[in-house]
Amino acid sequence: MSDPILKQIQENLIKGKAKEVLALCEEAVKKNIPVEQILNEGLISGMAIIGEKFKNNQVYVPEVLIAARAMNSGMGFLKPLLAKANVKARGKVAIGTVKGDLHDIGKNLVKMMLEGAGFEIVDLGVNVDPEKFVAAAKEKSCDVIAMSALLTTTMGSMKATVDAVKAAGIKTKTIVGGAPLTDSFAKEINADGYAPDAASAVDLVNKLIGK
Ligand code: B1M
Repeated sequence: MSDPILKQIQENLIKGKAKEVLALCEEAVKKNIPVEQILNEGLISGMAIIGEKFKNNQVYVPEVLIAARAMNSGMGFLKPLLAKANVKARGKVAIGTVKGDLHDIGKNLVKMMLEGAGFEIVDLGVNVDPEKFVAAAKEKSCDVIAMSALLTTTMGSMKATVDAVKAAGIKTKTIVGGAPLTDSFAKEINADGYAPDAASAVDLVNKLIGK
């Protein structure tokens, strides 16, 4: 890490200090550090550490949400600058909780982690039917469809979505997650992958799109 300010951004993000992260990002830009470097070595690397800690039960949902808020405060400032510098997202993911299911806390965590890892997110919300997933993937050229389910009764909609993606002949990968899900269920419905938690979802998406 070249400039100590990037380490400070990372550390403040991990502690969830939103105001400090914003101020440090502003200062880093004034110091002419390239915006892509601030994003990758400050914000994204901080979220990656939070993700690892979350996976290892060293931090819990509230800490992740607070870190994500700090990430967003820095991102809000960097976004227009990134667009100007023509920095592309690492890939695009359409995410939603499947049809009949209104649980969105886990889905939102996965979304925040993916954003934190530099992906562009198309958030379709909750109660998303298979056609809506497919339409979004087609219209927005998404690399991955990420589905969340918390009810055993709504898991079937995941299979319907995987089938609809295959029937549409698009190359978008499908991943699934949520408390009642298992890797063997994902295999059974021919999804491209299963992630047990939000940080693992980032690893999975990176793997699927070859990053
Ligand atoms: Co509901 N609910 N709920 N609920 N609810 C559960 C899920 C339940 C297990 C409670 C229970 O009975 N013990 C049960 C489901 C039983 C089952 O089917 N196996 C249940 C039920 C039955 C219901 C209702 C039917 C109750 C009723 O009305 N009779 C109803 C259904 C409404 C509907 O969806 N149609 C209902 C309603 C609700 C509330 C609205 C009150 C509220 C949701 C609020 C909201 O989401 N905005 C709610 C809540 C909060 C829960 C519990 C208590 C907590 C869920 C949660 O947010 N966990 C839950 C019981 C429990 O889990 N203790 C329960 C925290 C969250 C961070 O975890 O979502 O698992 P989770 O996400 C994890 C991983 O699973 C993973 O990453 C996250 C963390 O890293 N993950 C993914 C999730 N999605 C992923 C996607 C990925 C990868 C990883 O890739 C795409």
